[in-house]
Amino acid sequence: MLRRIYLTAVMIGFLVSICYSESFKEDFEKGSLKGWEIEGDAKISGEQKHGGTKSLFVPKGSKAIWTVSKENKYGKVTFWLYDSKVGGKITGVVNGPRWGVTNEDGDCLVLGLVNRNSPHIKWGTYFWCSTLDNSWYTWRYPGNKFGNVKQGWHKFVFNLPDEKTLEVTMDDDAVANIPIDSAKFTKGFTGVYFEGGKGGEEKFYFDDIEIVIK
Ligand SMILES: [Ca+2]
Repeated sequence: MLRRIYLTAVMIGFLVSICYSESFKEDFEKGSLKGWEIEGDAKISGEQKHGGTKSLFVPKGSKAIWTVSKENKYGKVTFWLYDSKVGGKITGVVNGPRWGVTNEDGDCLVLGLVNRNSPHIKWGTYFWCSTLDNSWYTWRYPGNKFGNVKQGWHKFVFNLPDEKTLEVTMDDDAVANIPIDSAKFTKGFTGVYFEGGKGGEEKFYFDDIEIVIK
């Protein structure tokens, strides 16, 4: 009897969790950026595509933000990014393109390119960074496998199921060295954040975004 009550409770919990999750998808095939906040020259392009015939091109000096909830939510964000790996010469400290999630406060948790003008860090190495109170809070090198990333499409997953869990993967490999107590991105998220950055000639495209919120 107790077992039956337990199983029924588990089933109800499972159904409630299904009913209260909401999914949003964007493949850019409609050719419209309705619902997106765009700065600069970010636009739909046929130059690259992960699926279909179009993707979102986010060039240098531009931003594209897709907010699916006014309030912070927990859940999972998946998207594909194309990195052209064709770069110009960069000197000095430059913030390159960044991509990830943003929240109600306008803070972000992103991966991206940075150039510290160091002989030990090549342009093309992905770092992660986060903001707190709208200023860049912390950033770190997540490990060798994110250095010198290959040209082409890469899959990113930002999984934030609750205030205690932060899991980020690239091409299904965990991004290491991203402890939640360092990133402090614990409030949930409102949508995706793509920024073209200020330097470099690499081209970045985004496609097949799926956001699931609880
Ligand atoms: Ca597409």
